[in-house]
Amino acid sequence: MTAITFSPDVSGTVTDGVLVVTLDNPPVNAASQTVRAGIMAALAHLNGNSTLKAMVITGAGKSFVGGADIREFGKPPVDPILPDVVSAIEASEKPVIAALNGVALGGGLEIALACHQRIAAPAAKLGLPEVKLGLVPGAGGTQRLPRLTGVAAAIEMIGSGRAVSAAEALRLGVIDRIAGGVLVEEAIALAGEQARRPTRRTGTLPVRAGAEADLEAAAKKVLGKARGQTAPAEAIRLVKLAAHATLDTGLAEERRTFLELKDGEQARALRHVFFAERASAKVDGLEGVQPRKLETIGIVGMGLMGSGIAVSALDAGFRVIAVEQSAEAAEKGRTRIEDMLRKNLVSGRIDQTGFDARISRLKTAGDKAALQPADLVIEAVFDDYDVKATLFRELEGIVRDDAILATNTSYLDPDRLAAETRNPARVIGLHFFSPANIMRLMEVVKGAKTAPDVLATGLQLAKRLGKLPIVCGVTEGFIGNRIFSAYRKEAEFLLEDGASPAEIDSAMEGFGMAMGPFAVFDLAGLEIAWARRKRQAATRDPAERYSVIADRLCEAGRFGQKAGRGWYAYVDGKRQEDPAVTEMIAAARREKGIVPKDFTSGEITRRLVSAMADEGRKLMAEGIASRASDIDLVLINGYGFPAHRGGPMFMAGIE
Ligand code: T1G
Repeated sequence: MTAITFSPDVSGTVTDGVLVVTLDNPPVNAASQTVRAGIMAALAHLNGNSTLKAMVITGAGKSFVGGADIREFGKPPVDPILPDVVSAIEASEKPVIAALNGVALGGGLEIALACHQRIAAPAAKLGLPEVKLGLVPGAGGTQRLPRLTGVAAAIEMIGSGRAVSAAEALRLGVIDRIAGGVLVEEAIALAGEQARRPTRRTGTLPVRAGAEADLEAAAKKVLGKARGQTAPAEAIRLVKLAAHATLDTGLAEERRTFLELKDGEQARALRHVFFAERASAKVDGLEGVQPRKLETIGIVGMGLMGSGIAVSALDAGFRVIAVEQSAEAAEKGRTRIEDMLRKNLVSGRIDQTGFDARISRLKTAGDKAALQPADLVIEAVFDDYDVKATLFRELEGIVRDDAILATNTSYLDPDRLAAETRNPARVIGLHFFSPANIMRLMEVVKGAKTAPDVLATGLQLAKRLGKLPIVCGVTEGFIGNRIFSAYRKEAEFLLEDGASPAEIDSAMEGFGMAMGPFAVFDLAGLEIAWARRKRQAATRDPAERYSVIADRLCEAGRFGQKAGRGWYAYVDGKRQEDPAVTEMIAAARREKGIVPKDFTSGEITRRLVSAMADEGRKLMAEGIASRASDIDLVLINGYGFPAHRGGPMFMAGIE
């Protein structure tokens, strides 16, 4: 069968009078200029050739089309622009069928929506994730999707940016069929059927507005999660517009909105985060390094962290051996893990088969000897050096020589722990963020002697757990806690200079942080940082500015929310400003002769974000973080820094 070349990544073949066009632009078939030009050439060929009766568009590889080419966004648009390609598909005299072989996202789904029928492979995923990039769909998605699904469902899908399975897409009306056999063959047959019928053009379908209550409920749910982001609200406005404007009016308003958002700060920031996540997976020195086999994960300690890690590993399909110091403690730990799994069963996140499979892969014991078969052991015991050092020495006598030993410590030195073992090359830090079965972020700490294949194995484990691994060097607090410590110090200096805890918290929450710093410190408890400051006191540089206010709180037993008092007073669980703290702050100012000044929210956020960026610069200069964007990802995924701001390094213009 001779192939017709329409562009470097678009080719066609003819079967039974149907032109089958394949898009082949690895790795995800992004709708680049040559893909768009190729589709236009194929349409011209279809409608200019009387022997052809219809066309099928499909993708090579695992994507149909992974979206518009995000790399083009920072540059001027190049013809043919996607909206014109999409309109040309819909206007085609002869029917065009989308054969969705894999992901159809963003512009990819918009291409499919303009086709006259859509048939998907069972494993296909479809979505309009533009809001995750600070955008709205820019090639007809907000106007065509509601014509197939109704307004409320379109608001939910576009406003959340979530992808749906082929089955859900069929239920919603996004696609017409799911292939039972060979997708392209069924698409060709469908094309033949369509050639004998009037062409159904999505853009001409009426919009089912649906019940106002459903529409508002969908909008409320989307806006509830959009904290500070512009795009979701704009997406809702455009979908609602589709219900009472002509297609052309709707498309024009959508395009205007898309172009406005594309060059805005939030879209720039979210594009930075998108590419940062992909860059973080590229670690120098690991090219060609093979990770070790990983099937059985050992966990020491089944407290909150250990049980969270166990659930995360069981969810990812690993066998798990979790141990405690006694049979009784192991039983309690097992119960905690089973309760977490049962909660996921009740919520529908897993089904009974999934629950049973996880339980069948879980082994718990009150004796560390049970860890012998483990390929990698993670310790999640009390963050005390002697406890962990003793444990590592014991583990060396239990596990195989090629098993990896991982510490989950937040603050201790993995190099010191590694030195306790006969083979420090097999020691790595895997710093999970609690709750470990929910939080995506994992700091993968490369010790001075960590072997490359051990590091590669740690990265692979993180990916299989569905985590976002960020490689870092050894320093107290690694990347996240070290920056958070700098953030805390600067917040306390701001108190001395004239701001109040409530003003600072309000400013940072208005900036987009999930919680203000003082509320976070009270929630986490003040005693851990206090213990660390006391440990560091002897070596602290006397010339360095130091605030005693937090120490005074702890000396007064004000350890935070759990103690009922910290930076705030907690009455019936409600946080409120405490005059006693106001007085402590005033006294600290008097002792330093500081005349308090007023701060605007903008001054507060600029000063605190700069403090984070300054510490980030130091981490890069020390070689602890290998790129600025990794630091942004840690703050966004571990500390609630708003993704639509890009991160402290992005805001400081540090690439
Ligand atoms: N454009 C350009 N490059 C892309 C890309 C895209 N849309 N998607 C992925 N890549 C690159 C990525 O940077 C990486 O590059 C490689 O492909 C593999 O990516 C007009 C305006 C499709 C589910 O938001 O969700 O359409 O690091 O590691 O895990 O309305 O990529 O190898 O050099 O993620 O198999 C909307 C974004 C765009 C989808 C595949 N589309 N992509 O996941 O591979 S806006 C999206 C993804 C839009 C229209 C609007 C995922 C994937 P490198 P990967 P993966």
